[in-house]
Amino acid sequence: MSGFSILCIIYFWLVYAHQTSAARISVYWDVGYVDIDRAGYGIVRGIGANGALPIPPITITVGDTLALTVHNSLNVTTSIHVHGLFQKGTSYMDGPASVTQCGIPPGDQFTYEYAIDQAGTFWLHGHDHHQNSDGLRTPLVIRDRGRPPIAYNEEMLFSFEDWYSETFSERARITLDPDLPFPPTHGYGYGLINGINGNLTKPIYFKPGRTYRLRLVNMSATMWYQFSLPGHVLRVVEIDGEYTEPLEVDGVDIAPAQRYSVLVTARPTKSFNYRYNATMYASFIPPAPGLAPRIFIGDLVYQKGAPFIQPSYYDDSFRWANDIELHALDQAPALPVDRSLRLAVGNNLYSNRQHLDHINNITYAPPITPTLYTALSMGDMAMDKRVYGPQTNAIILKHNEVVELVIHSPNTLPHPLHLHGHTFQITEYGPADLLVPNNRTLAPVVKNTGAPARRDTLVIPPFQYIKVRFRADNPGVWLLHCHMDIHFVLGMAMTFVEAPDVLQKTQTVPPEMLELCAKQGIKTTGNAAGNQSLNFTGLPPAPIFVSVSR
Ligand SMILES: *[C@@H]1O[C@H](CO)[C@@H](O)[C@H](O)[C@H]1NC(C)=O
Ligand SMILES: *[C@@H]1O[C@H](CO)[C@@H](O)[C@H](O)[C@H]1NC(C)=O
Ligand SMILES: *[C@@H]1O[C@H](CO)[C@@H](O)[C@H](O)[C@H]1NC(C)=O
Ligand SMILES: *[C@@H]1O[C@H](CO)[C@@H](O)[C@H](O)[C@H]1NC(C)=O
Ligand SMILES: *[C@@H]1O[C@H](CO)[C@@H](O)[C@H](O)[C@H]1NC(C)=O
Ligand SMILES: *[C@@H]1O[C@H](CO)[C@@H](O)[C@H](O)[C@H]1NC(C)=O
Ligand SMILES: *[C@@H]1O[C@H](CO)[C@@H](O)[C@H](O)[C@H]1NC(C)=O
Ligand SMILES: CC(=O)N[C@H]1CO[C@H](CO)[C@@H](O)[C@@H]1O
Ligand SMILES: [Cu+2]
Repeated sequence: MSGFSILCIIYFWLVYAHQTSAARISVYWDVGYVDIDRAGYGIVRGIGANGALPIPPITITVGDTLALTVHNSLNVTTSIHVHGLFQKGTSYMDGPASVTQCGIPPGDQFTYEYAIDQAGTFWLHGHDHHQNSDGLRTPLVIRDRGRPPIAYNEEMLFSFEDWYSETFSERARITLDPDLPFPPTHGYGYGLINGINGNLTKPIYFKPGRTYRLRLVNMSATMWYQFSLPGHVLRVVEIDGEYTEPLEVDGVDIAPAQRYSVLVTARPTKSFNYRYNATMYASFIPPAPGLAPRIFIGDLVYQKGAPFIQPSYYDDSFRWANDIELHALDQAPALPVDRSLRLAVGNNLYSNRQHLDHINNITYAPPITPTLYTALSMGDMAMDKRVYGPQTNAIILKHNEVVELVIHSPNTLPHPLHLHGHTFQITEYGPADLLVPNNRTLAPVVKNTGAPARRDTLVIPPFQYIKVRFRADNPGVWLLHCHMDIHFVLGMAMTFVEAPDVLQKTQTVPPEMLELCAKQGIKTTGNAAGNQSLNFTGLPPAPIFVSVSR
């Protein structure tokens, strides 16, 4: 055996041998208010854990169990969602308040148990009262057990966040105030990279010839990020916890809630240093000098003292990663469609003078009894979407059917839509067939002709449709919603109730979760109002449609 092979064996033993036994990792978060100046704006009341912001990222390995104890020191309920985990067999651990659980009451605590069986780049965040927007969010890195299907030497994490001079509830209040202009003109957000002011971001260090996996996580409430590393090719290998065939690009454009892993092979020599570029922007926010886009430049150091070079880069040949061009590493072909559902997102004016968002004309509002508990307790009636109430926008899916969603957007804003419990295959983008202004150039139809990449958060561009597919193989209750938190507040959400018949036979909610409801006087059986039959007395009335807006 050559010395090299022996070294390789020692290397793999060092890196992987310790991973052979599954571990139980316990994390304690005392979720509470943190008064902090994160971006040079002055002190803002954020929401952090154990008295601190940012919340430290969590790293874990496939096969481990993450036990996350959440103590609620806020004065409103809270809950935690692991963005991207399928929660197969444990829909009740998914986290969204009023959907799969009652929020944890103030002063109370609850331990989430996550059996980790997916590798990739994820994040944890609050899913009650949009607390994620105030800082209750952190990356979750899940390592493969054993050798990952892609080769690299080291990894680095970049998390991106937006941060504002007002709390989220203040921004939501302004948005919903019928006496203020809609859409509102909030101040420009500021960018945080790895939890701190993007201007203060630390240098990264490369060694010649080595290959780095950069995990890029967008945890913003509103802002997009573009990431590039002039002088280096990025190879996209993962999106939203799903491996892809490597695709060479110059930059990635990350919408809220999306994740990318890119491999970067360092240059062969250390004669020069470079700079990375994380640009925070939103296509719907007009450029303003010094404010938008916000460009954060950080040092990529090969050797201290070496000269920096800035290749001219951002020209017409620059390649952005485009998810329709990405292919699944496992080569899974496009699923044959059993049922195609048409969805249209939009914004309407209602009789309460509010401009609210909707999907298929229904503005989402949470039920009183969590939708999952309705699905589990209503027997055969759980197959009738009416029991979930008029505003949860429920669609019942049959076990194992392949669903295609064709989602049209006549909006001037892009929407990052997130589906819980699944990733979807991205098969097609094209022009929306409704309310597109005559003077607007129609977007071309583009299809994925190979094995389509899968992801859990997909941007629907203005005046376009997207087609996605997934198999309903995960009995549970799964929200589909816009991950721009203001749009979620405005009602751009709907509920997939997947195979309630199978769910009733296979899943039981832990009693301590039902206790969270009981402590708040919320019924854990019955329809959306906690009643038997179709009487919804107790639910607030749905808003009355006046006219279509954008
Ligand atoms: C970030 O750096 C830019 C350029 O130096 C500067 O204009 C801006 O004020 C800085 N922002 C903060 C919050 O420090
Ligand atoms: C809860 O705390 C927030 C943030 O400090 C505060 O703005 C709000 O008034 C409090 N609400 C109640 C009911 O105490
Ligand atoms: C940073 O990247 C953006 C694209 O995301 C580009 O427009 C800008 O010119 C770059 N800035 C620098 C200083 O390289
Ligand atoms: C994250 O996504 C949000 C919403 O799409 C977007 O506004 C924000 O810029 C993104 N941030 C990053 C770092 O990609
Ligand atoms: C939504 O309402 C519009 C106009 O009020 C109507 O044309 C359209 O068919 C409705 N869509 C659905 C899915 O009900
Ligand atoms: C298209 O028409 C709308 C409304 O008439 C106008 O606001 C918009 O600027 C026009 N866009 C272009 C590209 O001409
Ligand atoms: C629903 O129940 C309430 C309270 O019991 C009752 O007043 C109301 O008439 C019922 N509505 C319908 C449609 O049955
Ligand atoms: C018919 C019926 O049971 N109605 C009840 C439904 O639940 C609300 C409270 O959630 C009660 O006020 C109704 O009386
Ligand atoms: Cu949106």
